[in-house]
Amino acid sequence: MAIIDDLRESLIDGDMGGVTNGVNAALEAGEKPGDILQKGLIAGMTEVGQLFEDGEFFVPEMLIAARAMQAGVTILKPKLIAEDIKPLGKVVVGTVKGDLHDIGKNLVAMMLEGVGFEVIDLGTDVTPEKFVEAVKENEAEFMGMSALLTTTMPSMKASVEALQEAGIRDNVKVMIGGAPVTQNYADEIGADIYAPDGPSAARKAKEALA
Ligand code: B1M
Repeated sequence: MAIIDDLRESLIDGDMGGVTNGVNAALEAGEKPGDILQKGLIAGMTEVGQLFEDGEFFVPEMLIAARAMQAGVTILKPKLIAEDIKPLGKVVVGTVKGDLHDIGKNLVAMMLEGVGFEVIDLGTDVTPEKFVEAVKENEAEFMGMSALLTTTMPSMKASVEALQEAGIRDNVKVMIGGAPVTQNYADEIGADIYAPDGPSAARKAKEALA
């Protein structure tokens, strides 16, 4: 167990070498990949999220921890597939049409992965049609849209309408965020979840499953 505790601490410290060494050491010691993920990486990332929400961590610490987490997940992924560990759910994410800002969206995607979701990242400049297609194709439980420009926010509304037109609005929970986006805007366009940052996006998505 000490190995997994050390792994969790390395992740919180954003120590990528410590995380990759820790994951390898835990595997060599015979720990189950699912336990390494849950009790090491996911527990560490949940704590990072909490530290951010408490104002003790800022975006750089979160990004560094998220990158360290990804390095650990890359080692574990083939083993998790072999163990048939199911994700919490699938989230299609993207930055909306006309918008190329992706730093925040990437951070949100990493936090969602960090708490156990499978993320299908469509990248930037994603049209409403592309969102709808990806939700259908992947049977996703969540659709997450990011916008950093006031001029691209209307594409969020258009994407919600496209879900409605495709007859799949009720199959998926829509989450939105980005610097100019507010809870009021989410209410106005009929989105299910507004999250101001990555950790709250991960927490709210998990809560929405309950
Ligand atoms: Co641009 N840009 N930019 N930009 N850019 C802003 C957004 C701007 C506020 C700068 C300013 O004028 N002060 C302004 C927008 C003004 C407005 O609309 N009100 C602006 C502009 C105008 C532009 C251009 C139009 C400039 C030009 O060409 N004239 C142009 C547009 C290009 C386009 O998209 N079509 C442009 C271009 C760029 C760069 C390419 C140079 C670069 C983007 C690089 C990249 O992303 N790969 C860039 C950058 C870096 C910024 C600033 C400086 C930083 C954005 C950022 O990454 N923040 C930004 C000014 C600023 O914010 N200080 C600015 C850090 C990131 C971690 O935060 O993205 O807010 P953020 O994400 C947070 C939350 O918002 C939330 O969680 C994240 C993590 O905590 N969140 C979600 C985000 N998505 C979420 C989704 C969720 C939930 C939460 O659920 C799904």
